Amino acid sequence: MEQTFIMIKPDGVQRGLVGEIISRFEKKGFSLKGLKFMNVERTFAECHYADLSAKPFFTGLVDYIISGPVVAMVWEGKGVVATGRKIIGATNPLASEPGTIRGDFAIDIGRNVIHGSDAVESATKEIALWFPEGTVSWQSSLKSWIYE
Ligand code: D4T
Repeated sequence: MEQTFIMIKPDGVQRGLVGEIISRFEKKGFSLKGLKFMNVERTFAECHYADLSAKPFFTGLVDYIISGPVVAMVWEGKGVVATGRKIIGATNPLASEPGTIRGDFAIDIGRNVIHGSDAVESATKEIALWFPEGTVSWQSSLKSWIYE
């Protein structure tokens, strides 16, 4: 089953959105497979955002991610990578539809509350980076009520 990496950024934590965000993924029917509340080191954040290292906003982005604790999660389910991005909304919250997390809770692109993997391959890389110890093996007893 497909997995994605989701991170609630420091602004999401500070603004008390952790429960709301987890609830949206849970209510959709996705399964939580990993969860950590942690501070990240600068070098780790630089590694996570390595693809953006040439961008002018890179230093500000890394400063923001290390400015407070984040919630790192692995969610599992059919199509969870693409659907997770839809639940999150467009990168720039001013373009995010109402009903999405960013559309409902954010305004600035540099304070957009949450990260979600943009493809299955990047999800695999990000899960390996953030959860080198592995994830939790379990199966929801609701599975047959969510999948036909
Ligand atoms: P993340 O990776 O945080 O889920 O964001 P996206 O996948 O939606 O978008 P991204 O990789 O293009 O950008 C990563 C991160 O950088 C911030 N950012 C982005 C910024 O501060 N200024 C900018 O101009 C852009 C494009 C926001 C998300």
